[in-house]
Formats: sequence, C-alpha cells, structure tokens
Amino acid sequence: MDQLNRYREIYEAIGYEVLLISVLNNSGLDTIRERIQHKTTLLSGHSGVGKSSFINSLFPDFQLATSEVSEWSGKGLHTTTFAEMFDLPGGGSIIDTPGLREFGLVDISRQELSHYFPEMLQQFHHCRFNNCMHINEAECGVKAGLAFGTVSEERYLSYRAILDTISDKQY
Ligand SMILES: Nc1nc2c(ncn2[C@@H]2O[C@H](COP(=O)(O)OP(=O)(O)OP(=O)(O)O)[C@@H](O)[C@H]2O)c(=O)[nH]1
Ligand SMILES: [Mg+2]
Ligand SMILES: [Zn+2]
Repeated sequence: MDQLNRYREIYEAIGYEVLLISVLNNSGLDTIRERIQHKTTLLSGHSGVGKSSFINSLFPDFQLATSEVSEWSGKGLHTTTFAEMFDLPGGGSIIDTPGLREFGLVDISRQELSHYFPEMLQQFHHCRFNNCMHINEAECGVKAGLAFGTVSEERYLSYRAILDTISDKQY
C-alpha cells in the first residue's frame, strides 16, 4: 500500500475525513471546493505543501506567489509570509497562512497528552492504573489496542515522540 493510502486508512479508522487532492493533476478539487462553501477554512501545514497553490486553483486570477520546493533541502522556501483571508465567490472564506516551522504544544501536561488521541482515549477504561502513561505499565489498554491494531503504530510513536518534548518540570 502506498504511503498516502496508509495515512488515509489510519485517519479514517479513527473518524477523520480524508480527501486526497492534487492541484497538479487537478484531481479531488471539486469535492473540496464544495466542502468549503459557506464556511471559514484555514489552510495549515509545512512550507511547500501547496497551500497557496490550492487557493490559486480556486481563484486563477489571484496569482498568489508560490515556489518550488528546494532541491537541496527538499523543503519549502517560506513563500507566504503573513496570513491572509479571501472571500469565496459563493460565500464563505479561506485563510492562507505561512508554512509552519515547528509544532508546539501549549498547556498540555504529560498526563493529559493521550486524551488528545481519540483512539487512545477509547482504550483508557482498559488501563489498570488511572494515571497510566501507556509506556510500560502492566495491563495497559492503549498497549492492548496497539497489539490489536485499533491504535496504529505510527500514531503511538507520535504519542511517544510528543511526550518526550513535554518536560516533567512544566507540570
Ligand atoms: N505535485 C504537486 N505539486 C504541487 C501541488 N500543489 C502545489 N505543488 C507545488 O508545490 C510547490 C509549493 O507550493 P506552494 O503553494 O508555494 O506551497 P505553500 O504551502 O503555499 O508554501 P509556503 O507559502 O512556503 O508555506 C510549488 O512548486 C507547487 O507547484 C500538488 O498538488 N501536486
Ligand atoms: Mg504559500
Ligand atoms: Zn495505559
């Protein structure tokens, strides 16, 4: 299975809608144009993922600046430098933002982190300890979910990686 479909599978299994779109191949765009009508939408993601290109596909006249991803680093060049909101022709609006440099958490404790992973939250009642961190405790529901496949390995590794960025001292 290619990587995109793997991500699609992981996120659909835990209740998110996933739309695969390509501005370059003009695929999937009609569905997303329909989905954002009459709503306020914010585009977020790393530099170079194609946020401004997507807005250009909605409004060819805008000609927002876009640039090729750097061949040297494989990363975007931070082309969009400030957030800007545009009104959609049929109603609603869309906000272009500069690429994220870093993703940080505010006010989330180590103990609380797993509550933000819906598929882990569902497993808590199987944890023996109510302060379980789901690392190497006995009878851990999240670990059981991991073995059973309801918690994906990718998401569990993200959980552990994010947990490592929250210091004990903070809370
Ligand atoms: N293959 C492919 N390339 C795309 C697609 N959308 C955009 N690109 C290319 O990706 C590069 C970066 O696109 P931008 O629209 O500048 O990316 P951005 O997310 O706005 O980047 P920042 O403004 O730096 O945050 C450009 O060379 C686009 O042509 C797509 O759907 N498929
Ligand atoms: Mg941009
Ligand atoms: Zn646990």
